[in-house]
Amino acid sequence: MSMERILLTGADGQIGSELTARLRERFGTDAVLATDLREKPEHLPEGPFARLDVTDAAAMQRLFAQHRPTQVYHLASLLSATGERKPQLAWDVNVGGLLNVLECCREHSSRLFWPSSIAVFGPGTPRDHTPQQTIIDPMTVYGIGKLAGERWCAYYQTKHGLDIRGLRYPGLISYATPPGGGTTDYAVAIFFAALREGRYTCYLKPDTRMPMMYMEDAIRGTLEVMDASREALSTMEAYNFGAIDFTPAELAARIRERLPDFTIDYAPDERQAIADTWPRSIDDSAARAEWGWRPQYGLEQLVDTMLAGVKAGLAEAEA
Ligand code: NAD
Ligand code: AKB
Repeated sequence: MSMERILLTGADGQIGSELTARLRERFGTDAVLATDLREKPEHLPEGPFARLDVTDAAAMQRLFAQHRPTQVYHLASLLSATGERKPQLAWDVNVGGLLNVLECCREHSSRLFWPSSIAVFGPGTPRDHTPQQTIIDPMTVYGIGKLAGERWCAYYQTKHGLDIRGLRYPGLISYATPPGGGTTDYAVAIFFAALREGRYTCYLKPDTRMPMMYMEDAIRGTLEVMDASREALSTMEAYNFGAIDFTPAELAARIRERLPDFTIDYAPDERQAIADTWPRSIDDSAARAEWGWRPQYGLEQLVDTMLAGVKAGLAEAEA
């Protein structure tokens, strides 16, 4: 019988809602406390829930004292596009919130999972097969926060011996819970638009290549890096974490193979400038070598799975 007790922040979001369900299957419903800024969760499965604003250090300390988590998944964040609209709030939540979590994890010796992002990279970074260690010069508030966060996590590992694991997630694609205001969100919205309206206007140019991953792979990788033996992990910053990469035009072509009437047009907005500073593809050889990372979903399987999942969800909503 596992004695793990888990706490998630930002659990009602795109990743947290699916990760909470998976952790409860594994460790038991009562062992997993989901928290979020929202008073009432909109996407979470039934189970223990508490409202927690991660910028409120005292409230966080109280919850840690009650639940005494052995593992923490800190997901609360504003994403890249929202962060550019609300820079001060993004810094307070993304960096201030992480510092509160790091202090609580130090006090309770909790193992911490904290996601970084491909947004940590910037215009000086090589954009193809971006290496694990390279020039890192993010231009968004969100990316600057991910860089600061990676350094704070490295600091707590070396200074306080904390056990922290991190992944630089690419754009994550899923149908259960909508994405929360990022630059990669088009790769989810396109499936809903294709099935509802048969057409989609993309806010990025057709040839904007970005690294992406199906949610199932992301959740499995997250659990695998948390399960890995600490001795095997020698990379101090978050791991490059790769699966597939494609452009809006390539994704649209795959959808059109399955829905021949689907059309797409393009009206690039401010998110184009963000995407233009991010990697086109990722070298994740450190993750592969150190803890055995292997993605399973290719583009064809992702498109089939998304269309089936979105279609079933729309039919259920209509019934
Ligand atoms: P999301 O926007 O879907 O969910 C974030 C959650 O945080 C929301 O439920 C929101 O209510 C909550 N939140 C916002 N402010 C809060 C606060 N002050 N206190 C507590 N909760 C608060 O985000 P997500 O996609 O699930 O992302 C989770 C993590 O993964 C973030 O760190 C994000 O940077 C990272 N990430 C996500 C992606 C992706 O494509 N989804 C890619 C790279 C990295
Ligand atoms: C975003 O687009 O902001 C996120 C990310 C890649 O970090 N999906």
